Amino acid sequence: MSVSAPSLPAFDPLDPLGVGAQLDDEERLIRDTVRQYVHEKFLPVVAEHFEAGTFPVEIAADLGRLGLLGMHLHGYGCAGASATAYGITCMELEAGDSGLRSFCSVQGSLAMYAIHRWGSEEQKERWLPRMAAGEAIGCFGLTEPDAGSNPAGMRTRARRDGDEWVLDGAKMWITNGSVADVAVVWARTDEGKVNGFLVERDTPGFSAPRMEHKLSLRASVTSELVLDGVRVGENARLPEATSLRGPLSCLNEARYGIVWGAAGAARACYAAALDYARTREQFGKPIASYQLTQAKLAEMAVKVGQSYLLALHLGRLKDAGTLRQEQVSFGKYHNVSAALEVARSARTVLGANGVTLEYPVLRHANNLESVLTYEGTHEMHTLILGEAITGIAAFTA
Ligand code: TGC
Ligand code: FAD
Repeated sequence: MSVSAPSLPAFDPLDPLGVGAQLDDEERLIRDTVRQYVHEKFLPVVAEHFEAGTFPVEIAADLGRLGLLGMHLHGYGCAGASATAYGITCMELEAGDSGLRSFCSVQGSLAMYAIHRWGSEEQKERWLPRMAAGEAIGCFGLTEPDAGSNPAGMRTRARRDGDEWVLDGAKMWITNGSVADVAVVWARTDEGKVNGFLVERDTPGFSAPRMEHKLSLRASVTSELVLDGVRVGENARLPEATSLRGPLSCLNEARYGIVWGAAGAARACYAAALDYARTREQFGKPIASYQLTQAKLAEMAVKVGQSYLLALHLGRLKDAGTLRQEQVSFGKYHNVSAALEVARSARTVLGANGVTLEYPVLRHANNLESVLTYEGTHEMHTLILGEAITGIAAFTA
């Protein structure tokens, strides 16, 4: 008696390892919903915003309605989704544009997470439901002109004055800064502790001028935060955060989202290159028929597949509560540099069309230069991994 072999799923060039089959029904539903939103509402306007250097901040309400803002947080109007579902969302958003994923990362993983993890009950009730709904926007001020990779070197000061705190200093490169209703500002107190403060947009002494002329992440608002004798009450201080662990724990959340997001940007570039290669003819044949093009596509497929697999693995670890910060660094290290390589190679497949905004690849490649730098530069994640591997910290010479 002959036993027929089980039929194999079809090979999907955009998911060459069949990672999508590992998702459950709910995860697939989230993926398809976010993908559809990005295709229908965001992609038609992204080139215009990229060119103008703006972000369509009005879509915050849509993102809130879809339950995507702070979606992995529980309670206070947040969706309470799994870490994997949050990651899948980041992947689909960044397949649209890194600026879109950044908007959600900063809102959910940095500003909302900071309040959720380190805030008082009153602060959570006041801010989280409105932020989850997209009615209030948050930003996260850690980096300063002279303290980027080394936030311990921050100069922003918080001085106690009776019942109040007085904040003085400057933050730089702050995503959503000029459009934020509330800024999570990290400052050092007179006792040398790092504390977080919720500074509302119209507080006297506070301003958030836009930083112009970026060549990367153009469809995203980036700002300075100026704190000139800003007075806030004790109820504006995040009571549970008293060291650098406060802001660094938030970075861990956002870095996790970037692991997935970068896989999405890579997929989008590879998809554009594959589509172009199949239809563009030179020397009488589609350029996909030439071995040099196939080598590029195969290399992209391998990187896209590896990145998706790695992201899902880290997602499952995070949902199991066993994900370590070094493993998040592993993910950011691999997936962001892989995405950049895919984007640059995809750009060459498109020839001159690759340098236009009609196709997404150079927009993604340019964005990924910022992604390589923010949330810990590639070098910082190299050193974090180096320390985990050797037991020796090499951050200072
Ligand atoms: P270190 O002594 O290692 O740690 C101080 C305290 O923090 C804890 N910690 C972490 N906790 C959670 N997650 C992590 N990833 C953590 N890393 C460290 C640590 O356990 C310790 O806790 P405790 O309780 O003992 O006080 O601190 P260090 O000053 O030596 O830091 C080392 C280093 C280089 C790893 C750290 O400074 C670093 O990660 N630098 C990179 C800075 C960075 O990533 N900045 C990002 C700014 S935000 C941003 O870019 C937003 S982009 C917008 C977007 O996402 O779209
Ligand atoms: P530096 O720290 O000065 O580093 C310069 C170079 O030196 C890098 O290559 C770095 O890897 C290398 N280097 C530094 N130290 C070492 C070392 N010990 N060993 C080896 N090499 C080293 N920050 C926020 O707080 N909030 C935000 O919302 C935010 N959004 C951003 C949005 C954009 C578009 C960008 C570009 C940045 C954003 N950032 C934000 C800032 C970002 O986190 C920092 O740019 C990043 O941490 C690096 O800091 P830096 O630019 O000061 O570079």
